[in-house]
Amino acid sequence: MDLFDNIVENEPRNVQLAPGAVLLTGFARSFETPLLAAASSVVECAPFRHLVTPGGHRMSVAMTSCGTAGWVSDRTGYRYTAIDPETRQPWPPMPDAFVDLALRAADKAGYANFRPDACLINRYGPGAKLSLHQDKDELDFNAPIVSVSLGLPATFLFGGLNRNDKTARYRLAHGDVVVWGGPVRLAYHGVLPLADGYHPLLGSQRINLTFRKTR
Ligand code: MD6
Ligand code: FE
Repeated sequence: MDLFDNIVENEPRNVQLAPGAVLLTGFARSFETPLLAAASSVVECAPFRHLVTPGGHRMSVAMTSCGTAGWVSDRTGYRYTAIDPETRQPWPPMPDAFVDLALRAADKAGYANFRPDACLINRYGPGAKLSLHQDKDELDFNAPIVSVSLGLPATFLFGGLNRNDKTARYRLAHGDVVVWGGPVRLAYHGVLPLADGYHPLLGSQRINLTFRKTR
């Protein structure tokens, strides 16, 4: 018997990245249709945009948000707002399909009763990347973050609590969900430049949903 015969390809696995951080492979796959429909309806009301960092760089990842808070960046800094500065309207409400998936994934990872108030939607085209960062603009670090990958696969970097800590690499594919919190809630992480490719549902892009409790 081959050593790998017991690893069935595409079978969902739970991979611990660190104590408090888990990759649930394929967890969102069976929700892809409602999730993508819900994402499209959000984007119709709050279009993707390339934000500018406080340092003046235009981000290669296009972003939008839904929920009672949305994440924005400009020359003055990073923050959550109730109003989308582009549309001057409240961010679209968080779709039920989003809330439901985030709650289930967090629960599976050991974080019961997760109630996100914000979902940041990131769109990566070929070459788009996210430099190493911490998610630290939220007021409540007790709640975990739930991150859903859709479309093209990406290489995710996961480091430690200090910027210079060694990073590990993980491949995040369509339907994969990462949940992290507790001792690694403030871990540095990032995404390497997206390789070009074609995904049957999303074409040459990757969509990432990150759910947070901001307050
Ligand atoms: C991404 N994700 O996967 C970017 N942040 O496109 C994040 O920045 C992230 O995946 C906090 C927790 C999980 C994440
Ligand atoms: Fe992040």
